[in-house]
Amino acid sequence: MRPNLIQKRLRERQPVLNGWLSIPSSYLAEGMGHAGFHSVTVDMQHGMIGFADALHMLQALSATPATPLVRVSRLDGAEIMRVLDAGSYGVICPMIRNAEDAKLLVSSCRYPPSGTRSFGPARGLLFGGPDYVDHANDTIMAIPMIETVEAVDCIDDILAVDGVDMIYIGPNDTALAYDGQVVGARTRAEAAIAHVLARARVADVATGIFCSDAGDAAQRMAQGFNLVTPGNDMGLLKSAATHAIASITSRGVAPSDSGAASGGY
Ligand code: 3PY
Ligand code: MG
Repeated sequence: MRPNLIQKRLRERQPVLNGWLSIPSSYLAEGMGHAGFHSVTVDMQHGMIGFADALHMLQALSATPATPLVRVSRLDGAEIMRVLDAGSYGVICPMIRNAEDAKLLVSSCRYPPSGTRSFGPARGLLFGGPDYVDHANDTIMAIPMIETVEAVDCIDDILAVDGVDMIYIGPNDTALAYDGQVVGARTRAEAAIAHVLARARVADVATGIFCSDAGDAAQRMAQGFNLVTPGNDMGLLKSAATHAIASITSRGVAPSDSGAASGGY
């Protein structure tokens, strides 16, 4: 089976840079897969992406060096099976609350007898290779998201679940849960995140986190996270566009308000 290169990097505690796709485009997925990220995640929770889009995006990622991951919309065995059959090498699952949730996630990612994944490997065979079914249980990553008070409270139990390959923190939901806001001070959320990171290190489980941009990602890596996501595709695109516009207008060759939309549209 084609190896899972980020699983190898994470086991060796080498840093992983993860791209994040919210725009339903196979062309964009192909471009992001060639941008230098070690992995690229197709976001079916908050991205504008349905299963048919995700399938085409995973096909596009197959032509790139990036390991394909999917964030599913919720803890749902059927959806998890479908994205694995479509060729994802890992499942990031939002809003995991406790060890029971984590066990259900792991089980959904594993064929019997260790799990409950139903047989029908489809694109798994095409991307992974003819021996996919023999090695899928050891290669596909189960990645619970930690982003609720309940999950932080029982983080040791979640980290102890056999088959949890990495945890992934959602700092925005954590901020909402602990500080009641995403904009402004996140003091309690940051303390919770530091606690989760420390407990994961004790348990020797790899850690990933969503970041607002490259600067945030560099800080999180310095803080000790193994995998960072420097914002999503839309954020990167908007930031590049904003910089391009500012670079032109700052030279005085175009008025700074030329055609600029306001209010978000
Ligand atoms: C969060 O920050 O809550 C996320 O889920 C990031 O995607
Ligand atoms: Mg979240």
